[in-house]
Order: sequence, then C-alpha cells, then structure tokens
Amino acid sequence: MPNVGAREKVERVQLGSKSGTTFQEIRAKVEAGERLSFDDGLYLLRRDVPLHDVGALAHLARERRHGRVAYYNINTHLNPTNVCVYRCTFCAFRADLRDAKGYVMSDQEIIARGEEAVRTGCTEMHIVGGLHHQKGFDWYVRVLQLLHERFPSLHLKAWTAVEINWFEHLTKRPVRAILEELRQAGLGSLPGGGAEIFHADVRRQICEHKADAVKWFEIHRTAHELGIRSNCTMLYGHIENDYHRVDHLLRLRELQDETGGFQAFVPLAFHPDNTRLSHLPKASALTDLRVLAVSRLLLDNIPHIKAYWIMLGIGTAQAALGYGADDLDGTVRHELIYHDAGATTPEVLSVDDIRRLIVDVGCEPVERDTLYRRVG
Ligand code: V47
Repeated sequence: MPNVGAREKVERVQLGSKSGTTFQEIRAKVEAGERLSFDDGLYLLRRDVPLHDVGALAHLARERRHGRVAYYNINTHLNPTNVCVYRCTFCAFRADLRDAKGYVMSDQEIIARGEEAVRTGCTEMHIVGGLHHQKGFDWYVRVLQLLHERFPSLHLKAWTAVEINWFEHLTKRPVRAILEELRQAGLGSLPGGGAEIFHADVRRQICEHKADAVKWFEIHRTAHELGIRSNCTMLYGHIENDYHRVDHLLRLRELQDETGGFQAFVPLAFHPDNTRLSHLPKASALTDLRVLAVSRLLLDNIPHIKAYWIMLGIGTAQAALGYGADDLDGTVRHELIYHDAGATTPEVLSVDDIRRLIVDVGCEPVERDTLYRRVG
C-alpha cells in the first residue's frame, strides 16, 4: 500500500514538536551517522537555530558522501505544450486552451530542439509540459519517439508523476503498463516535479484535483520497481509551514528506504510573479539555504541534493554547495517554468561558467550524466 504511515504523520504535523531537542543532541546524532527524527527536522527549521550551524552540519553530511565534488550536467529543457487542464495556483507557465499564450510544438520544432541539444553537447533533455485537453497519450509517446529514434544518445528525463497519472486517466491502463510503453519509446528516467507539498491540507489549496501524494508515490514506486530511476522535489515558500516541510521530506525518505530509486532531491523555492499567489513574497536566500541544509540532513538515504541555480540564483546556488548540496543541475537551455514566474537568472550557462562557479567556492567540478555516471 502506498505511503504507509501517512495518517500518523499528518497527526504529528497537527500536533507539532513537543520534544526538548537540542542542537548538541542533533549534532551528536549526525556525527554518529544516526537518523534524524521528525522533531529534529522541526527544530533545525526554526529561525532561532543559527543558520550557519545547521549549514555546517549539512556540509559534514555532504562531505562524507561526496568530498569536495560538485556535479553538473549539460542539459536542455523541452516543454512541448503549456496548455494544461489543471490550474495550480503557483504556476505561471500554464495556459488555457484558448489563451493567446498557449502553444503546442510541432514535430519539426521538437526535432529541431533535439538537433540543437546534440550539437551543443547535451547528454540530457528534461521534458515536461501541460496536460493538453485535446492531446491523447499517443502524442506524449510520440514526443519521446521523435527524439529517441533520431538522437538515441540523449537521455530523456521526461513526464512527471502528474503527467503519468493523467495518462492513466486517458488510457484507463495501469501505471506499470504506461511506464513500460514510455520506456519502449525512449524514456530514460522521471523528473521529480509535481510533488509540491504532499500534505493534503496544502495540496487542496494549491493544486486541487491533480495527483495526490498517494498517487505520486505509487507512480515513483512503480518506476523504481521497473528499474526506472527518478528525482524528487519539494515546492516551498508559499502557504506551507515547517510541519508540512518535514512531513514531505520524511515521506520521501520512507519510499527511498523501500526502493532506493531516487537519485536526487531538488528543493524548489516558489517564485510568485505572474501566478495566482503573486501577493506572497519570494523566500529569502536564508530560507533557501536552511531548507537545503535540512533536506541533506533528513534525507540520509538520497544520494544527491540539487541546488537548482535557475531557481536559487547563481550566488545562492554557489553558497548552497557549502550547505549540503552537491549538484548544480545543468547548463540548462530553454527553461520556461521559472522564467515565466519571474526568475532573473540567465537563460543558459556555458560549461566554462558552471565549472568556474564550482571552482570559485573551492569544490571540484565533475560532469555527470543523468544517472550520475562521470562523463569524460
Ligand atoms: O512541479 C512550478 C515547480 C516544478 C513554479 O527532476 C514552481 O531534476 C516555483 O520539477 N515557482 C517543475 N516553482 C520543475 C521540476 C524540476 C526542476 C529542476 C530539476 C528537476 C529534476 C525537476 O516546478 C513543478 C513545481 O513544483 N513550479 N511553478 C513557480 N512559480
């Protein structure tokens, strides 16, 4: 059964921390390699616990795993359509069927993106999009086929659990069969999007109707059972609180204990511009670093923590390499989801740029592929 223990966690979320946890106790646990608890997570997220102490602890955990290595890859994004049946309040990218800004890419445009990716040395294409009212499952399969048949060396990290759940709805077929067909068409792995905040109280307000936590976990569990690796994310800095964040992280840890199929966790800071939550302030760099550090400490079984520079901004992403993160994601090209929501980061970094960002904070840059194998 998916997500065993979720109800118990929800109750804990509502009760909150009543323990007398101290920082020294948490440090002793981390030094001894012991697992941190729900209450430890709540404690570390408190604003009155010195950020740099939390960061130093996370850095210890990061250095144990990865030394001074910081990973990056050469990648590009493809969003074949922005038209979406869902109306998530945090999303600036989506469009209604008849919106002027709505688009659907043609086969030629998709192939041209593949050509550009290979020409510019990409090893990965990150493919996500809207759930188009008029496109069937076969169109989403075809996007993969168009690219995989022509550019077989390009790893296609495609379709979030929310999209897979939409395909279930469209085809009335089980998740396993859908994933097998997508793999046959060229799917390499699943990106971590669509996780948002798992707690139902938050989900109801920011992404009502779309795949819930139980479904999100069922899809990732099935992918892992099939040998398809995946990433996981958490969208923070909107209406959630610290209890929801810890609950979210520990649910991920629980599945990872079971399957070991997650490669990387990517905390995603909410960008409010052009969304229905535009009245909310953007999370500060201090919050970004604290969330990254606590993620490294709680997710003791997920190998990589990604500081997604597009979302964090370059300076904070560099600092994050000292707060638990070991990966900057990629050179990235054609990113729309964050740029539509007000991100001011560049559209692409060169390989020299990304390597210099890593070297400048005393780390060793290592190019990886999507499955974290060293390249070159
Ligand atoms: O699920 C959407 C988030 C996610 C906004 O797997 C927003 O390696 C902030 O999942 N402000 C998609 N966040 C991006 C994603 C991702 C990114 C990089 C790497 C990987 C990976 C995955 O972006 C969505 C949602 O949580 N999102 N709108 C916004 N306005």
